[in-house]
Amino acid sequence: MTNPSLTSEFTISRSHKTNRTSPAHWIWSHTARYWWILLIIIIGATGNASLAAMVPIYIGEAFDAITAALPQTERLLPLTLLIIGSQLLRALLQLGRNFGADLIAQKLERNIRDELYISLLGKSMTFHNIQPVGDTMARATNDVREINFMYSPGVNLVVGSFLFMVMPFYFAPRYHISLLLVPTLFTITYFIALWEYLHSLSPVTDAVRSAFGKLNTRLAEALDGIETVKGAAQEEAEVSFFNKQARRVRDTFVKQGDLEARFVPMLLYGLALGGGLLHALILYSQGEIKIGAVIAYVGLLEMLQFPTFASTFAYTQVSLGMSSARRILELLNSETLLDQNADGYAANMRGEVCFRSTAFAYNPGDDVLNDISFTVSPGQTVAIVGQTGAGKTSLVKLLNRTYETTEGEVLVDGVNVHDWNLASLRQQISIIEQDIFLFSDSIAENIAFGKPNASQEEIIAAAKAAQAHGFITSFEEGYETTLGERGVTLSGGQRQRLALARAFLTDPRILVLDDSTSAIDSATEDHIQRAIAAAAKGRTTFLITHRLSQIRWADLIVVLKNGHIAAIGNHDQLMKTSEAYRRIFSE
Ligand code: M5T
Ligand code: MG
Repeated sequence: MTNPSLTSEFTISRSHKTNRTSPAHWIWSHTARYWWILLIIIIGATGNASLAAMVPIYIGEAFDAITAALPQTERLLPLTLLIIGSQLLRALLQLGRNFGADLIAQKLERNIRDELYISLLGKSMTFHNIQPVGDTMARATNDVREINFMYSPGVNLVVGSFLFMVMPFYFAPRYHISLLLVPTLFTITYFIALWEYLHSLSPVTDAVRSAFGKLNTRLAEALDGIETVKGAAQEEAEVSFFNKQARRVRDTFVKQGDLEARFVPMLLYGLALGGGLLHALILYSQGEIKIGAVIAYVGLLEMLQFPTFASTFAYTQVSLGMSSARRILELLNSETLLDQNADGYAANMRGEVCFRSTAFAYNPGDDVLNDISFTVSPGQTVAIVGQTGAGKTSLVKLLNRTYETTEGEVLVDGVNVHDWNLASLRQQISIIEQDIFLFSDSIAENIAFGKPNASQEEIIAAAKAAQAHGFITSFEEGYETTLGERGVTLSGGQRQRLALARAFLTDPRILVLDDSTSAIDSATEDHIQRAIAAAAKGRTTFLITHRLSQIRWADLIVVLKNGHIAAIGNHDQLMKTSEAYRRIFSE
């Protein structure tokens, strides 16, 4: 039954479940399964930082060796070799760190994309009608990518540079305990500044991601409606509209850059270096430490440059990643009113349909259909007629729960469609839409869409039954002809027959043909007529059509007017009783 807390109507099971309570939890539930990669990153980063600290330490020792009262030049060679050796090892560990970060970033990108795609496929039509395609595309592509960047370079640099910051604490006390002073002051102010920075950054990175989504929405709509744009000669207006959105994206980026530029730690680093040198020199003049210690200490403080320098863009990257995670999670968690009802009624359909005081509204309170009641016996053909906007398309979409009734019920074989197993219901009802959608694929693959394992013979038989074989074989590549996006290379009538071939192949118990707006020449008309008659045989068929010849031989004719039934019966009855029906025929 209807369950408002569900997030998809179809679920495909995956062994790994993620925690979708918050962006941080969610990212972590994706990350934690790769704990071994995290371990590589941490070992690599720790090794890299401590070996980087070896350089100033050995240089300090070398200084002491040559400035001693009796210069010990023989110590220089071993120290040099130590530096070279430690840096070679460091390169190896650094490789591990970078490799680990990139590996986990790619794995996460793949898994998140997978999770999002499955979730999008499972969402109801109500969700897809409301959610703009361009924005969904932006989330599914760029936002997922941002999570990749969040790990590599983002987290990689955050972890790496954090360990650089730890090193002065570890090594400075070996020269003099008071040398901890400067690193301590630096670290405290650094984290305060970082906290402030992240707080002011997060709304800005949210704005960056959302402006980008809006830009994409507009782009997708302009391309989708390109024919309309060109037809109305609105190219220029579209360009200026697009520019406006692009400017908005730019402005948010500038704001982000502005924040980055004001990041304080750069200044802090300069102060730390100067202050540290002064402190060490004072200790030296008091005879507390040797000159080599001064050099080593300043070298250790120089390690703070990495966290200072990396932090601006590393944390921006993490912040952008979290904003993206929020947006992806929003899609994953958005609710849908339908559920697949896996334990529902599943059986071979006979094809009896019964509407019982059914009402339906796209928006609550604004009824599009009202008080619809009629029954169709298995195998009958029903013609649904009525003016444009009367609710014909909406009516048939209640059959397979593309939309949910708001009042009353729709029964198939005496079972409420809510109580059917959704997959079983939809597999046995085939709706050929008003606006036939073809994939950019071969003709054969388009026909076999509902039955991917169909053999070539089956496909050809279906095409023949749908009167499509003739025009398909007239193409040079026959069934292997690739259709352009949305099948633009086919005429309306050809598409319709392709869609009929699809229906023949899946052999549904209930066939719905929404044909109300297509205008077709009479030669094609004849083909289609025959194809439809063949398709209607042996199954319950709903025809939404303006073709009088088809309406005439229907077993039942439903005349819709403003969402309610104005008249119902067969042709002879309606000619006698219904003024509205007679008017259709006199037009
Ligand atoms: C019936 C409204 C539409 C019309 C009424 C698809 C859709 C329609 N409507 C919405 O409010 N939201 C929607 O998403 O519903 O529309 P229909 O069922 O599509 O009418 P039809 O099939 O009889 O018309 P046509 O032109 O296909 O012959 O008021 O505004
Ligand atoms: Mg319609």
